[in-house]
Amino acid sequence: MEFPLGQGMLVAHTAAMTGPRFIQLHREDSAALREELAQGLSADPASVSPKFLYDALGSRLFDAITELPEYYPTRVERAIFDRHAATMVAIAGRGRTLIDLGAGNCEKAARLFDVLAPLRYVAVDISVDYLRESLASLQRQYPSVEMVGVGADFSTSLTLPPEVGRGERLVFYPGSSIGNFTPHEALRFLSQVRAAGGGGGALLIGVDLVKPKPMLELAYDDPLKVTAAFNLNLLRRLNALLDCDARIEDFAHVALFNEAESRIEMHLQARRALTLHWAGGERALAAGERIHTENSYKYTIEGFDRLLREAGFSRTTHWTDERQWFAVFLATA
Ligand code: AVI
Repeated sequence: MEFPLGQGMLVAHTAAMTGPRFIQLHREDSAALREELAQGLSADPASVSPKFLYDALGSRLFDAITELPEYYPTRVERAIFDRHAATMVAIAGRGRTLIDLGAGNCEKAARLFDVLAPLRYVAVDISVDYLRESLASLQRQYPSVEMVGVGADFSTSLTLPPEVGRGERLVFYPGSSIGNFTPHEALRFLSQVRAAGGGGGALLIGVDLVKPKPMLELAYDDPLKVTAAFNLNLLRRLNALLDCDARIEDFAHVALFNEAESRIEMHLQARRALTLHWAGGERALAAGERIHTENSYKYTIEGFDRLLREAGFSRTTHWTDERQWFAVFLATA
């Protein structure tokens, strides 16, 4: 623990009086975003980063996906936490600084508060605006926990402000979002998390596991077509950011499991030959040609354990559900 008892109590008292603090580190650079989109569309094969899936509507559609019966990761991960949180905390230790990466509505971390008893809670998301309401309400529920909201893009580099403090850190990265990085990017990211945690640092992370192709493909192409809407919404984003002329009805949502790469791929497939135009560029697509929009890597227990060790974590423990659909790993330096 960072503080001797007396100072710790002082911090707790101050937190209750001041409420959460907010620090915005990331500044959106729209020229850079436009350049990134234009480059991806002009590449062969065409691609657009999955980060463009998450505008206000896209984030709502993703929330809806997590409620679909076919999309098992959210439900199964929650069951693993409900069943094993006490054991996880017995290993990780109470009273840490909890750093929640991609916190959003802070709901997943909040479920662990009673058992984890964090001294400080640092919620990180691309914009502090996503965090304001949820952190304020969490602060009312847990007045003695110091709370900090950080607006940062940790997907390219994990830089934390000094307000995170020097207490022992537990980084929380649920939801299998690690699967949206390539294994190479995942290794770089996990190494940064390992470095940011310092000597006593720990990581609690959710990982989706390899399973039969039909089940995976159904989870990413649900009959209600919510995932299709989530993917197609990217075209609206493209039109808004790049002043592009994509028509939603010209594209179909495709989700397939690439067994060789162990990943679900999402694509937008042209229903007919067409040309996309935007200010300063264009891209012709043949009928059936695709724009690659997302990868979601599926790991084996052994494969993910190896990745954690390569990233510098020397001790790892994991918990799964009975059917081994999903795993939660706890890794310490
Ligand atoms: C956010 N991420 C972990 C989701 C996933 O499963 O890869 C995004 C998603 N894409 C389609 N459905 C859900």
